[in-house]
Amino acid sequence: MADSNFIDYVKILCRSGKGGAGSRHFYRAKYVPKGGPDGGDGGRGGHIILRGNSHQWTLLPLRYRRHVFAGNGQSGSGGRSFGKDGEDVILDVPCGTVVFDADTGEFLCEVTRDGEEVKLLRGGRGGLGNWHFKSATNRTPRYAQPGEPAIEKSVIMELKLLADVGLVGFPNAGKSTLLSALSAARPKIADYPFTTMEPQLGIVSYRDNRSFVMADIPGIIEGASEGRGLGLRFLRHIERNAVLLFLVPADADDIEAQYRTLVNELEQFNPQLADKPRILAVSKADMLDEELTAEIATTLPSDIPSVFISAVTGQGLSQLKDMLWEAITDDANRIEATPITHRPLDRQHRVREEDEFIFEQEPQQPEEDEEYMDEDDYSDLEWEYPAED
Ligand SMILES: Nc1nc2c(ncn2[C@@H]2O[C@H](COP(=O)(O)OP(=O)(O)OP(=O)(O)O)[C@@H](O)[C@H]2O)c(=O)[nH]1
Ligand SMILES: [Mg+2]
Repeated sequence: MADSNFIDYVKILCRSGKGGAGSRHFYRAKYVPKGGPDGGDGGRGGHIILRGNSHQWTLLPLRYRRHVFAGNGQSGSGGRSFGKDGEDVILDVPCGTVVFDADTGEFLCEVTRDGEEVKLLRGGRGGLGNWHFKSATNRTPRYAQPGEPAIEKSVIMELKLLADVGLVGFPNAGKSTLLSALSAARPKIADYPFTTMEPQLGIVSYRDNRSFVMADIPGIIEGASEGRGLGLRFLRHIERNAVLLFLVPADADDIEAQYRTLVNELEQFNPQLADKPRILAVSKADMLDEELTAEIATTLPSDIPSVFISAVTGQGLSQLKDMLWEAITDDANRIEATPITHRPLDRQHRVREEDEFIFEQEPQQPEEDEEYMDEDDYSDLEWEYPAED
């Protein structure tokens, strides 16, 4: 994965801005002996905001960034001046980004729509200046609120591609060939396993100017849930798909057994995947004659709709598109309509080299000069402290 540009998992360190302190200033001017408290409020610390961007396809930019710090709020000052708010950081992320707490694995938030903004970390609120604390009993409050502290969190961002149909099959089943036959996507195709190393999306046009999105993901083999082959990490990209299209080549020894193996591996990854509508396509059907097709048809699993297809001759492709379209539009299975629950990240789904990434610890930004004065400083203000009662 290291030399790939498709980054779908990244760990970054985020820190919102600290709130600025409220000021403890007292008004002073010639001939105004008791100007009174006039310390202004501190500014708000910057937020860390995520924004969905449909032009972005991967989390690559974040991988080079790693540290995301928002600006601190400035302290308030005399004359009831407010401190300046800290600068917010807006991070553009691809639609479909899910964020987890890196330490606990807990789900934090997700961004699915273009332009959608989600506040990941809130900046600290600024403290109130002493002016607010003036009262009949205390006309010279010598205190002000400090700003709220910053929030620091290391988070894991995962990209779960948004597609309507997810292709599931062993290596060499013909997934990429099918995607290239149905869409303008041109994934690499070859007769060796694991040609596809990273997910690919293609837009399949359907009748009446309608279209849907299909995702080709790397092949799955038996034991993938224990990390064999490319493992299961790419399965996260079909978690959101409305329909799963299983592809088993016509020359497989036992089509049903291969299908069951795939289903089993998927369930190991996430039991929720079992609830998705599925369609079985027997690929490379051009290698079969009619007699053989009829014979194989009787051995196919009966609990799932199936179709014989060939990406080479085009056999069965329009029937397949009809079936997919029906399943996608059926009971509003579409992505927007089916919010998925994101379970906390579990150990098995984590990407070790990312998880073990250690951030360089940079010191927090130094405290800005605050308008704090020691009590002694008040003496040269000719300020008269009221008698304590
Ligand atoms: N005869 C025939 N061969 C096909 C068909 N579809 C794919 N193939 C061949 O099967 C081989 C594998 O095709 P791919 O599309 O790369 O398979 P894949 O499922 O994407 O494989 P991985 O990316 O390795 O998981 C290639 O040599 C294709 O030419 C088909 O419909 N008919
Ligand atoms: Mg492929």
